[in-house]
Amino acid sequence: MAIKLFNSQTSMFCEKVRVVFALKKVPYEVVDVRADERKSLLEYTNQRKVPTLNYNGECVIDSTVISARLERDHPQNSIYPEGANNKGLCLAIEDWSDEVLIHANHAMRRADNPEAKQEAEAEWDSHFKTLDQMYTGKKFIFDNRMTIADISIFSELHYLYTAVKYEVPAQYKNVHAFLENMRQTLKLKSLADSFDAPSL
Ligand SMILES: N[C@@H](CCC(=O)N[C@@H](CS)C(=O)NCC(=O)O)C(=O)O
Repeated sequence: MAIKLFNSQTSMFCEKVRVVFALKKVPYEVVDVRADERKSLLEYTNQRKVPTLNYNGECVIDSTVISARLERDHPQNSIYPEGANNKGLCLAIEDWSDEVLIHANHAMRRADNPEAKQEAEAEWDSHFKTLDQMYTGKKFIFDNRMTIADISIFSELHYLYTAVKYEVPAQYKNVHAFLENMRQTLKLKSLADSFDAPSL
């Protein structure tokens, strides 16, 4: 039985999972949930969220759970750093990115008046400061190799650029360098493209 990913090409959490699949070179089929307005997803899972996997007959929901499951069953090209301390830190950063940066993305996307825009910019600004420090002198956060922490952060920044159409201010040089490094690592021609390569 094939692995099926219920996918929305514009979802940052789906992009996160597509990168993990590609890194591990695990083949999968895509079910585009936009094609039938999530009808087949609802029929299969009784809920609306993507990414969802039909994993050889087993239903697996949530990008963090899916990524951990792929790591367990396909340990090649690990998405976690070496050592328990760094692994714990990596999981915490993944969670921060998925729960906190998404909030800033939604705030920016929904801002429909100057005050709301200013608030959303202030929210992102504090995260850009954090990220700029995190990536000072580093290609990736851990051991100079891409982990799920970098993948989660990239997915949020990429969504900010492509869907929200907000550019990271030029002063955050390390954030820009990280985005360019990820663009090259993921072999994207341009940051405007979404990631859908079957392998890396
Ligand atoms: N924590 C979840 C979040 C998933 C999520 O929020 N997915 C959004 C798309 S980015 C979705 O499918 N929303 C549709 C809905 O809630 O109806 C994950 O990491 O997978």
